[in-house]
Amino acid sequence: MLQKWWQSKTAYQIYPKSFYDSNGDGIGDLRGIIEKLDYLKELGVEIVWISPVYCSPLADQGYDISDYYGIDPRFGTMDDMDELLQEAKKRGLHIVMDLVVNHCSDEHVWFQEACKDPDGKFGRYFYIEDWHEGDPLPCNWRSAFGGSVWSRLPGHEDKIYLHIFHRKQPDLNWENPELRQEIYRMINWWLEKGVSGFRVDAIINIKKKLPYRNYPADREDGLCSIECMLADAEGVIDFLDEMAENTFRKYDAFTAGEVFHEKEHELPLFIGEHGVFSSMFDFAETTINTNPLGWYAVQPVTAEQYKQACFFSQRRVKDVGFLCNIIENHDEPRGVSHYIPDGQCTLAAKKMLGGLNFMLRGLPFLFQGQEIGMENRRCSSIEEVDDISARDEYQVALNAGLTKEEAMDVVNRFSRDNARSPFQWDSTPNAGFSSGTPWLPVNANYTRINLEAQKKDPDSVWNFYRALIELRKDPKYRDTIVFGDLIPYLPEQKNLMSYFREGSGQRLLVIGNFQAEIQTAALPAPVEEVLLNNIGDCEMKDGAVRLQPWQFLILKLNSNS
Ligand code: TEU
Ligand code: CA
Repeated sequence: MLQKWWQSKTAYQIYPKSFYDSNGDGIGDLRGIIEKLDYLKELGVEIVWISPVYCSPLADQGYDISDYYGIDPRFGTMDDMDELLQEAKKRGLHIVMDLVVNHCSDEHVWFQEACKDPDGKFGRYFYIEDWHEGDPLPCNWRSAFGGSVWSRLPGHEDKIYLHIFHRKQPDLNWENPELRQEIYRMINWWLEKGVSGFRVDAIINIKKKLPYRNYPADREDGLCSIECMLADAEGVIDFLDEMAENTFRKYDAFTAGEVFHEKEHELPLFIGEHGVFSSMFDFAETTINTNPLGWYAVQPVTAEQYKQACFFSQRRVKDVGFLCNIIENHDEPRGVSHYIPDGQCTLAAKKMLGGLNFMLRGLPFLFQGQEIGMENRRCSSIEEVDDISARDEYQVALNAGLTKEEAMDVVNRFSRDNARSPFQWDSTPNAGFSSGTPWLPVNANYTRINLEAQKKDPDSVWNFYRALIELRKDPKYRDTIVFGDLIPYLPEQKNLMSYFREGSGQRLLVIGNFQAEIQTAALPAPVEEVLLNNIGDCEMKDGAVRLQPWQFLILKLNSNS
């Protein structure tokens, strides 16, 4: 496989609203990111994806864009953006923007014009249909945040428009070549400015199955998950290939697709040698146990399930391309709270989870705060919850007969607010995030879990992540870790997750004891060196290693045996 400029790096996601507030208004901003670039450099990451900072009414926290060419004043100015790009470049950091083009905001001028003249040029930028009170809707698809995908077009009694997400996020009509050209122009404008690429939001949804039709209802609301339509729609790749040809490929840009529900035969078309994207996120782990009924019906993830999901993805892409590996992002609960059983979330367990994920073949993508082991933040009532998705799921849980307390437990397990609470910089008020009132409260555990304390502590989660990042860069191991094969080792041994990384004439063994009990694992070859160990002791004898609860090791094996 041809090697690409981005493959050997470590990537990092910033959720700007919660990263660092430079002016005390409680909202993280671009100047806040500029101030923290040295921190990112020190951590060792080299690709930085910034969640949306474009002009937006923030109905979905910036994933509803009202001007693709403007920075929302809450986040700063275009001058700040230009400075950020320059300062990042000086430090060898690549900035990756969020590309949200399945939909825009209902406050975007395109939609406002479409409302004025639904039959005109801008009407054709959206999916608008005639509809009269009492008529059936064109289809029974459910929007991502609850309710029908159809809402009344403002100003028109007899027209409706389609939105797969919130009603303030009207879907853009990709069947219209004029709209597509507008989008390519915008992408190139940003690439000309010096961004290194994009994370591509919700992209599978741009291809709709037309004409509209109903699918069997999967809940009492009579609606069906959008997955039914996606399974039926063909041709998304044609749009994406045209987009890549007109934009990304001309700039050798890095692109990471947020792709769910792709068809098996499309995988090489997405991320193969001539794929439409450089890479895409692996969601096999985050979607374990998902249930069409809603969050309330989701069972906790077991160690065996986690391991199998990772190995499944690795097997699937090994000859095809490179995945972006994550334990969390701004839509997910904190990985350490989600994958480690309640009450077991120790320092060692956090490091083990991070190490197992980081060493997978692919591009490791850290989400802000992951590097210090930030945890879910509990809310006691739904009024404290900002996330529109969590608010909907709360109602879904109540409708299913759960009590308010039970529904809040569900929300606390899955709310997107879990990942969106402010970064915990230090132990001063508001965790050093802001001198004002943070838009979302900080996690009360910040006095215990914060960056400043962890930098001083050689055993901290932070120093462990630093060591992982350094190892990935180390010329001695880089090629094996970045490009080597991944081969599961002892996959049948319960609560043991272990694999070889093999290539460039050497063999590493990555082992995690995914449980709170000791276990012993046979060693396949003599160990030359312990490259990383999250606990300290490492008891090896008679060709086996005795692993402490949550122990994680990277071993260099003797490659002649
Ligand atoms: O998420 C898209 C998306 O498909 C998710 O809602 C996904 O179904 C869910 O996370 C599965 O667990 C993206 C953004 O990441 C999200 O923040 C936005 O709300 C959404 O698009 C709309 O732009
Ligand atoms: Ca601010």
